[in-house]
Amino acid sequence: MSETIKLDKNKKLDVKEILTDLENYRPKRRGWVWRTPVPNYQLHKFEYKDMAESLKQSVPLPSAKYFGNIDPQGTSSITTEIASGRFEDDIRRMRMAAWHGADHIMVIRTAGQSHFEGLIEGTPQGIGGIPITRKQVRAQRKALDAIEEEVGRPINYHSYVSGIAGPEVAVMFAEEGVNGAHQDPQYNVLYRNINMVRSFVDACESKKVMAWAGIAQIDGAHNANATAREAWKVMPELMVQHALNSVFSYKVGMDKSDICLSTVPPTAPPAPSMFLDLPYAVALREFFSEYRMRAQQNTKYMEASTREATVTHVLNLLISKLTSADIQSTITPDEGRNVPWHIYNVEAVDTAKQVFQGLDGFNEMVQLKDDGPLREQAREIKERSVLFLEGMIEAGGYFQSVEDAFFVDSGNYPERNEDGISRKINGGVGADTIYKRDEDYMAPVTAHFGYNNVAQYDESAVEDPAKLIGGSTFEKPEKIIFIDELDENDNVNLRLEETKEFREEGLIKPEAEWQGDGTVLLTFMIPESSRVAEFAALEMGKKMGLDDCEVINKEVMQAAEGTRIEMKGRLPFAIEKDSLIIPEEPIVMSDDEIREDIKRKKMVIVAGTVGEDEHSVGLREIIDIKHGGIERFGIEVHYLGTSVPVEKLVDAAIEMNADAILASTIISHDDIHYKNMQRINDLAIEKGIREKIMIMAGGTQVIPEIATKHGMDAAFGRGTNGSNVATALVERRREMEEK
Ligand code: B12
Repeated sequence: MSETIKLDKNKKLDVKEILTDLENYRPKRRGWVWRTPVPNYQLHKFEYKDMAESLKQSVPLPSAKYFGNIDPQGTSSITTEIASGRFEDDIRRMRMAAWHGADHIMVIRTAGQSHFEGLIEGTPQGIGGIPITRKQVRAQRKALDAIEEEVGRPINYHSYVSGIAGPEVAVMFAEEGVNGAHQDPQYNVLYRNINMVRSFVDACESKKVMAWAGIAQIDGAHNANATAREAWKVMPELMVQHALNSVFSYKVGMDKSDICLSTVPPTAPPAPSMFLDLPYAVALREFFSEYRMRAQQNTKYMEASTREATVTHVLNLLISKLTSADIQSTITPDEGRNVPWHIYNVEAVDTAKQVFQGLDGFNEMVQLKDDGPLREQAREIKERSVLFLEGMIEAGGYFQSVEDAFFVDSGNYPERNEDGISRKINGGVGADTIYKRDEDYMAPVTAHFGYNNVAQYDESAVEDPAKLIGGSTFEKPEKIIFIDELDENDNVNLRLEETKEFREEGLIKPEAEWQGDGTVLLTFMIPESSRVAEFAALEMGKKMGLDDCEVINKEVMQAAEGTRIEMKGRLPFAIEKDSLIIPEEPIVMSDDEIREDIKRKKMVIVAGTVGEDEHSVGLREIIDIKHGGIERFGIEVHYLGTSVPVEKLVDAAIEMNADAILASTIISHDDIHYKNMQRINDLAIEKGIREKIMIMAGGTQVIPEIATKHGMDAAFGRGTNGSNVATALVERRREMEEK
């Protein structure tokens, strides 16, 4: 058995290393792992109520730097859906998502895989997802086994046990350590037109295998609100779909704690979404209190605005918080416009993480009302769903009601809109393929559903049919036949060869989803109407030298005044890493070294926020002893306040015979910050002190490289602290002394 790879946080994941000796790799574990809540978790200066164990290594939110860089993790597992079509690029995306807090990696299948009669092998490229094959699953599980060690939390790997080869896929998933899967025969029937009898028979087998492997199951009910035009009207049906798959799974042998209902708030603004969605969420959790909830976000009405999608996502997260979500799904906010990109996976994971952090302890302060429209509507949804079930029984049962187009009808049952999906009991892909098992039927395998005449060979093997052959692949993974590649023109080895220059030869190109794709996204406002703006943008993209420009989002600011444009294009060139001139990161001296130097020779400074700028917080941060500013090293600071004219600053420096001027300049409109720096420099020259004095500046928008072109000895932007500035002062003074 080959070993788990050790990752180094500063080194890229090496896909070739993952593929090496893959035939001998075995997953570390089976089954889903839930997060572990930590009551009254102390982090930084806070006590959290609803958080789980923190990660060993992670990327916190940008603002975490103001809060001791903490990265609290909510108690719901967080999903990210990954679907670029190239599994080797998805692996790197999984690592990025895991570092931001995802512990449920859901891999979308390539279009059309549901209709494959058996397993696919090798690593062909997919469309809208990846072909799920043993090699690909094993490689991704192997990568995740390494990534979970790196971040310090188990990562659940997930794909789909559906389609015509459902049971074969389930067995392969059990063998390869997959932890979660969609399994719902209704999905096959309604959205893939796979024969319904076959789908339910297959589901028995699949679910039995999944139960053995502890694979958490997610149902497919949410697809009905993604399909129905007026999704909020199919709520009774959604309840019915959940009920059918849940109870069916339970009867096949799954634990209720492994059965997750996939629920989506049905509406989105501008609909009064909370008013409609919250009663539904409550009704569902009351009806199915023994099961788990997987809260998916609404994607039905998403188009191209990532901002709009994010707000809907946040509203959905609020529902999760007010009710419950064992798994919180995240769909990338660009779902409506293209194949998701790395950055949007991470963005969605961060959105979920951020909302749960912000809402920590919320339910200790706020409670859902016990009366009023919430409860009335929840009751009505339940009543309608019971009527739906009764209607099905009256129609002759599940199969007949599917034929009668009960499902995905956009009427609020018992209203019917007669636009449901109808499937024939004897129709669809895989019809007439069900055979009754013969009396002497026997399969010497583990977790097999239904009649199995093992007793005819060995009475003692009835509970363990695999004993007849010394163990099946579940007990003896060495019996698994690993097929590497079948297609010599479509496989990972060729793709890696084509992109080798970006991994091995030091070339850099932007990347949205595939290594070396060169995709960039530009955002800008064009002061023209929507159509003019679009074509102007395309022309500009061409002139910027980008290939394949496409406007992927347009939002009207005002019909005549302007349009917000988001445009993607491809950069046709790469940069050589070795050709870059990257200035050394400034070294920060130790406190002792700085103190020593100030003791050696006193340092006097005048400081102020210049121009008409009233921002003082940043400069105080740099100066004040209380904030760890430069005063703590013994530097003598004369702070002149805010809105200090540059002349006053320079004159004060002369008067006090100061060693340095520190200017803060926060406002940057019309480059006023650089203009003021230049004026300080010019005045100091005019007054004959420039040779003797150090001049440094700082502010939110200050770029040090530009500031030095405006006469500064050094300059500082966001995130600077007293030690950075003191180091620069000491270093510069030494340089001047040497001169
Ligand atoms: Co104001 N404000 N503000 N503001 N304000 C912001 C700075 C911002 C970015 C908000 C925005 O975009 N709308 C804009 C500036 C835009 C721009 O020019 N790019 C802005 C504006 C426009 C204004 C107003 C002009 C609005 C108006 O009324 N028209 C007025 C200012 C009026 C005036 O100056 N005459 C205004 C008013 C205010 C109040 C509410 C008064 C407070 C200021 C209170 C005060 O300082 N006493 C205010 C604040 C707090 C902010 C805000 C929210 C935070 C700034 C802050 O304190 N950050 C920002 C938005 C934002 O940045 N989130 C807007 C925290 C400190 C620690 O960070 O300033 O970046 P920092 O400082 C760090 C570094 O830059 C560096 O080190 C610091 C520590 O790491 N640094 C250094 C800073 N100075 C120096 C100096 C030296 C020598 C060195 C070495 C380093």
